[in-house]
Amino acid sequence: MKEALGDTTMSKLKTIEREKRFGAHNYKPLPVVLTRGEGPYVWDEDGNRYLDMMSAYSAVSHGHCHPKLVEALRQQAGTLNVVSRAFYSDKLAAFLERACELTNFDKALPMNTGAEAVETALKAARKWAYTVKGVPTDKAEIIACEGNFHGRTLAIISMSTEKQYRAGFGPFLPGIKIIPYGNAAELEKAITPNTAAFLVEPIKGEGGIIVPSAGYLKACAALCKKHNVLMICDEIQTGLGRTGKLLAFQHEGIKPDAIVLGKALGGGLLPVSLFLSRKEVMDVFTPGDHGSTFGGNPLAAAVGFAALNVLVEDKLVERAAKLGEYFQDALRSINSPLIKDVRGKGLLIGVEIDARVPAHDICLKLLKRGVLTKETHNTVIRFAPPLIVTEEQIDETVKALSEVLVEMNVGVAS
Ligand code: IF1
Repeated sequence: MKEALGDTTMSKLKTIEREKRFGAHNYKPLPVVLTRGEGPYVWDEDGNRYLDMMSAYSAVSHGHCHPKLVEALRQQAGTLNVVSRAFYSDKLAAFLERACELTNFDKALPMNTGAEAVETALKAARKWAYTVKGVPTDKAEIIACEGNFHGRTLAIISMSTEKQYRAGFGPFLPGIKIIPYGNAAELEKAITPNTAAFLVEPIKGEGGIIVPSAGYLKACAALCKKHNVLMICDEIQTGLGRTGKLLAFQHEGIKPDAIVLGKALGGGLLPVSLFLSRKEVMDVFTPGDHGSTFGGNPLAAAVGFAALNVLVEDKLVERAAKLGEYFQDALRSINSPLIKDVRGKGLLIGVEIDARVPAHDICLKLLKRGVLTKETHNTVIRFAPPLIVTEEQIDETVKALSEVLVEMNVGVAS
């Protein structure tokens, strides 16, 4: 029911104030309180509808409350949810098999959040370095890229080059080397006999939707092979169709040694993540080495299995390729001096805005026009809608953005 405006504004303020009072201040959300979602839409307390152009940083690729996924969740929730890995469940094998089948990796290890899957990858890489490659004890090195984003744990922020993600959280994990992104020669320079792995995002997400030039990942894959270094792609944001291929590295026709998946793997319902690799790498793990209470639980496995199936059945990968092109073309056709660049792949798109206009202000104005998204790095507006988005919904978004840019341009002396 739609309440009177005065009441709902009060209620919104109350909700925000209560969260501020009882919650940690580690986020600064846009001032909207969401209560419901369906497909590409979400609604706030006042009954206002918004197009979700961020889809929880790609976690909601299937759209909000996808009926098949909600049904899979409902059925499993009434049957069996959590048993720990101390026992087998009847749901995990099918999920892992389907994930391996679709991605063409030999084996998969289930975790919950993306960060846990990345941690798993780092542990696998180190143990592989010691037990297979023959790196001396405690000397293994991991190479990561400038401006990376792989999560928030201590090991992961040890690889971060973003001041705020690290400040106050040291000491950091040793054995990490950072190289510039997008330059394969830098990778070769950084590799030593002790290098275990090169961890890389096929497209930098948080880093500003940075697409490396064609051939970069291919050159990196060749160097990793040549020097016996594991290439691990973080496909947590780029994977599962987002960029118009099932996995973003497929644009380069390569096959890394391992990947991590998360976000959309949970169908927008649950945290479900996987570390996937070829057999030789996964086999470094023996019982007791690594694990998680919730990783691979029957509820998560049932939802993950359904999320993978829906991806195929609803042709979401193909949609992302086609609609991504449509979206990028439409964004490029906006005639505004404030747009400096439109970049991305599939439905992972960044619009670089003139630095004189805070991208955050544009997001606030888009919110007023019923479009939800979030800036990254102050100057980039991210467009990553559910992959079920339609051309009409893309048109609406582009229209809203161009109106906002006209409004903003008035205040900018050129
Ligand atoms: C936050 C941004 C996106 C990721 C890649 C691993 C993880 C992520 C490539 C960790 C997570 C997030 C987390 C969220 C915001 C966000 C984000 F704003 F930082 F820039 F997506 F673009 N690898 N990305 O993008 O996965 O442990 O969170 O499940 O931390 O505020 P997680």
